[in-house]
Amino acid sequence: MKKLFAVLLSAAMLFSLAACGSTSTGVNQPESGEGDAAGGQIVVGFSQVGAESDWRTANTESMRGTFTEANGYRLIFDDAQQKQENQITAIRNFIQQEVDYIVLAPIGETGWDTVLQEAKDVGIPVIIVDRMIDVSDDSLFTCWVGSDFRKEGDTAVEWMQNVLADKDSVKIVHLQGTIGSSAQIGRTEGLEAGVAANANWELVAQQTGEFTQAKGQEVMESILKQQSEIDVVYCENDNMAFGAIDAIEAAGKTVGVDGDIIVISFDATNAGLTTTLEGKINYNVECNPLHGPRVENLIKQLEAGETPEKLAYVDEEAFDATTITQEVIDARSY
Ligand code: GYE
Repeated sequence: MKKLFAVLLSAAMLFSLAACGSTSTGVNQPESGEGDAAGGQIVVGFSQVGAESDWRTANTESMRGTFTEANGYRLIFDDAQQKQENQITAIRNFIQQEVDYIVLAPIGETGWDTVLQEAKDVGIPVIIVDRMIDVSDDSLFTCWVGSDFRKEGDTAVEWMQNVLADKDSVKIVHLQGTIGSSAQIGRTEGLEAGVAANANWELVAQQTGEFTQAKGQEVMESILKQQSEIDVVYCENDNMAFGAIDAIEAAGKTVGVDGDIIVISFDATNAGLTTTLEGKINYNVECNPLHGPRVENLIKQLEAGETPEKLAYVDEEAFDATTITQEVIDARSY
């Protein structure tokens, strides 16, 4: 009994020493210059998904180019390298650094409730950008700006319906983006609704290529070994389309306007549209990554005490290889 008491006592002493230590050394305290008092600057913590695609690179550049010191901001940028746990850690760091705004480009839709509640508890507004989140309580984020991914999918399907109307059978390979991301969910729902509505359409393969060129190529290579008849490859972004095209050509088949396999893509980045102009991507649905100024506009509204729209959808177009021009490509910065 005595022994147990002694053990408990020393454990308690150790604990209080440790507690003392962490407060006095200031571990995890905001560094001076960070937080609200950063010389009148607005401090923005931005948790980015990663660097998987040209779209993502353009999005990062747009954010970095907007939240500059010259514009009155201090941007704390964190690249989560495709891991939600890294995004959660980044958000907790932003909270500790007492940033003025947290901007989150979420990898997937679910799993945000706890960490966003932590941000809400300390009163930091959270702006969601690009992909959407699925939370039980909408007050866990202030507002969102991004694309209507389901509409993008429906746009591609509409084009396919027009072009493939007279075919008896249409065999479709589907390369999906990061599973559980809004971009994947919406574009996949669009295609699956199209397959359900068109009796002549058949999904012969459906696999994720993680939105990267390398994975898109690898997945397409293996599908080509199993499927000899493919009419369409529906790629959920440009980078996977580039990979798929390489795989198809390496297998001795042709793509695009005069080719064996129709290629559908999303994003319509500069490189994607160049491949569309070459006639290798038949139809490319735009997804606009230039969210920096849009997020800044939301922050300005909040700074002015206004309440921005909860959800803001960006207007987007789509480009057909038979009508696109070089001028269209030259006019875009991403
Ligand atoms: O289409 C893809 C990127 O979430 C809209 O993510 C974004 C998507 C985009 O990796 O290229």
